[in-house]
Amino acid sequence: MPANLSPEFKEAEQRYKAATSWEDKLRALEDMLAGIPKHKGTEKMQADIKSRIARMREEGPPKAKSGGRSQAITVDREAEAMAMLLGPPNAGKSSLLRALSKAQPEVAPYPYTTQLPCSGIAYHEDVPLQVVDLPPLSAERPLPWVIGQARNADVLLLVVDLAVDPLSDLHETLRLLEEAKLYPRRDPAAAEEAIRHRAKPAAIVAAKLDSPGARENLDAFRELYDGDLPLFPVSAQSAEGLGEIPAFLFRTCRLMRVYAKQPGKPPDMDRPFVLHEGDTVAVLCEQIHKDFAQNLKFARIWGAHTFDGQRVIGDYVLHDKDVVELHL
Ligand SMILES: Nc1nc2c(ncn2[C@@H]2O[C@H](COP(=O)(O)OP(=O)(O)OP(=O)(O)O)[C@@H](O)[C@H]2O)c(=O)[nH]1
Ligand SMILES: [Mg+2]
Repeated sequence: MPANLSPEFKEAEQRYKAATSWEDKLRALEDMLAGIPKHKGTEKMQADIKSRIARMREEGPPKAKSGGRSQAITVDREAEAMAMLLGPPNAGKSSLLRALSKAQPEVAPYPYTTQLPCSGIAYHEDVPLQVVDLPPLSAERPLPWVIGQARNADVLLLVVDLAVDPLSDLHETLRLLEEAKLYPRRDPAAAEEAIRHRAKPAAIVAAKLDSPGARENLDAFRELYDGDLPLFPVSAQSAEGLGEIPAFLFRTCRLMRVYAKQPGKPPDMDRPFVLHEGDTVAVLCEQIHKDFAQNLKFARIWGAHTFDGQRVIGDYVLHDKDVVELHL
């Protein structure tokens, strides 16, 4: 073994030897490759690690043994709106989640980096929205649980790669989703009756807008795409277009926010309560505390649709940015 191997390499090699899962082994090999000093003396080792990585990627993670139970991977809901990023390998999904939130999913310049879901919180103004990064959709390496989780999403964000061939990306993603009977639609209520219950609000997120040739590819995409899904060209790198995505999620999920206020005190503007269009004062009460709904005598509202301090009861339908003073 060549001398002068870096501490990073040695640490990764220890992890490789100790790893029991496919993911940990692969990750350790990648770290070994990143940490190995690049010179003539290590060329053979580099080639060996590369071929081990290639073999592992080719084989994919071990399937659950027949009769055994496959590991259940689930995404927990963390906000009133939950959007999921779906698309082919290397399209830029994890980079988008990094750019939209504080989450730090791994990003790498090769396919099949993401193995497990990762959630982050993006904001439309002061409204938190959950965005979930998932492993790629691919015919070569299908992971049925990914589409299973996508069924729980409120909105599907179909990510295509403007640096390569966005139209093929979209067609393949739509094919895989529709094969699994999940139907991305601009307006699910307008879908044919037979599939309406399996239709989901969706948009196309065209990623890597900053990359060479991306704008020409975007023009060609616009020309050739014959569907009606909303399209958001964005760059995770330059942040161009990113703000449109939380705004779209807020609208599509028909959210609104209201601020609660105690009598005689100023409203708490730091923490909005996130509700859905059509929700009433009673729904707000339930969100604050289950006893509040029963004990509510009346509320006073400050907002664009009332005169200041207007007195209402539990069935009053709230509006975005209303300030609500509850009297129990
Ligand atoms: N120029 C440019 N490159 C990007 C952008 N977003 C992602 N990339 C690059 O594209 C490659 C793949 O990015 P990821 O975010 O890991 O892609 P992914 O879709 O999560 O990939 P998988 O997890 O394998 O499905 C990385 O090399 C990123 O640096 C972008 O906005 N601009
Ligand atoms: Mg990823």
